[in-house]
Amino acid sequence: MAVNWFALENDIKAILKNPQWDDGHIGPVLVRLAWHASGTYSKKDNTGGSDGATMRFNPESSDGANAGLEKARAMLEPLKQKHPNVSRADLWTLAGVVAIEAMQGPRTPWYPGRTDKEKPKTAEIPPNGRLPDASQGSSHIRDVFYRMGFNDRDIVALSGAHTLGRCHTDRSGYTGPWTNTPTRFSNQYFKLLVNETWTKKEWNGPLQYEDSSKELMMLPTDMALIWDAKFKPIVEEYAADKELFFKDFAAAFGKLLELGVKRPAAKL
Ligand code: DDH
Repeated sequence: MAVNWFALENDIKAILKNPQWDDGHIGPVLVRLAWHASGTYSKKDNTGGSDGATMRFNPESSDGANAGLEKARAMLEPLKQKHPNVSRADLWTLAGVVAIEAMQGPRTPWYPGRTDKEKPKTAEIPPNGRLPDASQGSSHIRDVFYRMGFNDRDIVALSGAHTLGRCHTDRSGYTGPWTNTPTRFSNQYFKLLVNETWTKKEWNGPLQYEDSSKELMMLPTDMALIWDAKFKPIVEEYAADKELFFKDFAAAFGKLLELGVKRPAAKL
């Protein structure tokens, strides 16, 4: 039986606001789930990506980069039970798309057709270490995103997702939100990168940067976007033009969610 996509999208929208969760909204962690499910892709051997929903299995489930995402997967599980014909791989990626739109962001092109692996062979589960390490610089960022098939412009656009959500000491070791509006999708992240003075945070945790109010944060990989001569002008473009950022983000996020999906290529 076919999935009622309209009803499913409405059911996703209905669970987004959640007073028990960070900032009263689960949208940011759902976006991170869609991204981490997809960002394991390697174009060299066409492995990884969202198809298969392999994040349910080791070693991907216990990759340190995915800490906390078990909660996001669990929050979507009742929708899988209510819409049994949707694959988890489609559900996780669609939830990210619906969340961004509900948080006033653009609509990302998204196509169904992913299937779930039930007993994946080890070779079908992406190894740990394919997702970016926040303590590193621009050459690492390029290694990771070029492996997925992205260019510098895509990298900067995708990084703008950090306008949403926050870091948690019990997940990544980092702490705090990037913006004062972590549940509203905007180009605020780029504006802050360009306009704020960022200094090293004095604390016992990993190196991160704070703004003059000490309430907002940047990871070393976020700072790399303004320290790198090729990334910086793109950051400035997006800081100045929200519509351009929305257009480029939707295209790059749509491409991310398609990586490694094994069905006739979707028209993007
Ligand atoms: Fe990210 N991200 N991300 N990120 N990310 C974290 C949180 C969120 C990196 C590291 C971290 C993208 C790129 C990078 C979101 C979306 C996206 C956290 C904090 C770390 C660390 C996790 C925690 O403690 O809970 C690094 C490094 C990169 C990089 O590019 C080099 C991209 C491309 C996206 C995307 O969606 C397209 C979102 C949303 C969050 C907030 C999650 C939450 O729970 O809130």
